[in-house]
Amino acid sequence: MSKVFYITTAIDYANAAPHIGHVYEKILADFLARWHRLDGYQTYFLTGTDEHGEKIARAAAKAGKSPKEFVDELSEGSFRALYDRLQISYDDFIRTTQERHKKYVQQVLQRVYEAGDIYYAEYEGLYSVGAERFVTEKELVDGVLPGDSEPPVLRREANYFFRMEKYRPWLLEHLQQNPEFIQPVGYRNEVLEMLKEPIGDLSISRPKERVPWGIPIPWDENHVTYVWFDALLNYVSALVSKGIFEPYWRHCWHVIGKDILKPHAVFWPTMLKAAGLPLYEKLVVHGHILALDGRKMGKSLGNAIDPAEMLEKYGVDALHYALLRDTTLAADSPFGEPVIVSRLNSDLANDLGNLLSRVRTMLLKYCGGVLPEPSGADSDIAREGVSLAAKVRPLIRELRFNLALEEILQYVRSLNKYVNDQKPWELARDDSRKKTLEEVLYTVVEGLRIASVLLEAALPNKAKELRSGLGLGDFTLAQTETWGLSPAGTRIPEEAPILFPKLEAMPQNAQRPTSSAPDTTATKPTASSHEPHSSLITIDDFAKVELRVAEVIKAEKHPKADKLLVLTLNVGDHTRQVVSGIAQFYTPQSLVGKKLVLVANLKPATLRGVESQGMILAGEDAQGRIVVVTPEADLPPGAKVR
Ligand code: ME8
Repeated sequence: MSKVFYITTAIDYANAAPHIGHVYEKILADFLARWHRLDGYQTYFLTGTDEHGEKIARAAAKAGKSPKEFVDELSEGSFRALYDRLQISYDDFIRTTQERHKKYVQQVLQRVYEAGDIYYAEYEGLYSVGAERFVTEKELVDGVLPGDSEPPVLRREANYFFRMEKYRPWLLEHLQQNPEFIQPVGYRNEVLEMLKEPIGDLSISRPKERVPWGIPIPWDENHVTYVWFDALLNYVSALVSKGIFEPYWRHCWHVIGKDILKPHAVFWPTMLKAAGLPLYEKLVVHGHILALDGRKMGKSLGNAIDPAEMLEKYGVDALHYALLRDTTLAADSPFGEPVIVSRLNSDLANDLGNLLSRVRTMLLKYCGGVLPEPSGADSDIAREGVSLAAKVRPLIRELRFNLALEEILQYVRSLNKYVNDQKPWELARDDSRKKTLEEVLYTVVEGLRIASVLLEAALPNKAKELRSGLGLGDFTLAQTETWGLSPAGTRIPEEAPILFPKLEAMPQNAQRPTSSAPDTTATKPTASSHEPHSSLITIDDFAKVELRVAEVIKAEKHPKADKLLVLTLNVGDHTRQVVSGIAQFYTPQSLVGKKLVLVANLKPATLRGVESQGMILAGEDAQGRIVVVTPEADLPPGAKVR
């Protein structure tokens, strides 16, 4: 068997209903699973729920339920039920309270203990219940671990520890030798930073009297295992329980959010090494979904969107598509209902659905509903069609799903243009041009076939439905690389439902974060650089933006945020201070003396306590690095950019 692919998601804490962030991650993994299946990989997809630990025991007590009763309801009734409705194409759904998992965790614990890598010690430190781990002072911002709602508490406890520090040099070397082990590159850099200093040993147990809700340590009944040693092993226990560790494990890609980077990039590889297991192949890290105002989404903030409600209103395909098309893994992505509506109307209804109904109408009217014989003439559309997969594949390999989908939609737009240019309705008026008419209609059908197959991982139902509307069945990815596979003579159905009914647009101003977020150089989704044509602006709109050349005269780290730099800029007649989210990609020293492009008339905003008076322009390169825009030749500070 040559092509094997194993994909997993984080297992969600079964302590509250699933939110849009959970759904986003499952859709990312589902996309990769479907893509690989189409590409002929033997694919296995695992998801599930994380059900032990203090956080869950507390939530159960609050709900007046036993932990078991509580997690059963959430795991089956909320998470799994929602993922089924979303058509997440998982092969196995693991729950950490299942016997198959508990048994395996105990086996691994015993093995690592016997090898001498687990010891008992007393420890005092700051403990985050939110992240279920001890944290260091360095990780805290304003006394709180980013993402937590409460500050960590000082705890002194006797626990079992895993000798993690011992494996640091080995892990560092592995990362250095395997640049694609953690992607996108910004997250890899974060881990390289973490590994420069001692990482310490990992507390892996809790006293049973305090947290009984866990897996008993096999050699000490007074302790249960600590949440990460339990949770991370799900990725292997699921395979072992089905007897399929081989062939899948070595081909494993984990999809996780940025907040659990350290457990997956540091704890997990060292645990695997100590347990004598091979490493996973790749860690795919995504940023978080934010509200449209650029803030964290939260029920208490009143800006959260309910994934179940979005699914009900817009359907599986629109939700999958918008979450893939309007986000970027390398950064956090603002997202909301107007984004779904706008994507549905532009890409899906206008560009794709409309083309299908146009070509169907013409086939029924001019060709008796039968796909005509092509003449075999060469065309640009055919050449572009068969080479589309070669453009899309590397983008998917680089995890740039938004750009991959845009590439396919560009092709769909060129098909629409082709119809407009060829004017089949005029050709139909002239009998002598019947062959040309047939060639044009065949070309559009073939183009749509190719586009629909390449879109199938993002449109699980509608891509097939599109082909059904043309009387066509399923194809593999490889079959998009050959022109002419739609069989001439195929009869198309007389009736077909509208693929994507158009919806009333929602207010455009609710679509994107407001301009008062000048730090978003690195956090705005790249998707916004490919707005659908419905949102074209006029030259007057553009003239409102004042762009100027600015020279960096000083740069330093933001005192409170790792990802931000504070730049002092010479803008010709004055200096400015701008906060920019590029710290993962530039050291402060490397920026001094550089000339950048500044959005000079942006409303000032305060970012983590530091005022930012504008925003600098930057883009994302093929490796996901944020790159600042600089003038091609020397322009003086303050020069206007038009
Ligand atoms: O961390 N946007 O569970 P979890 C995008 N049980 N993704 C988000 C998000 C957001 N706003 N908020 C959370 C856990 N996530 C552990 C994992 S794995 C062995 C154990 C992501 O329910 C988050 O980054 O808190 C994580 O990948 C997943 O949702 C589950 O988060």
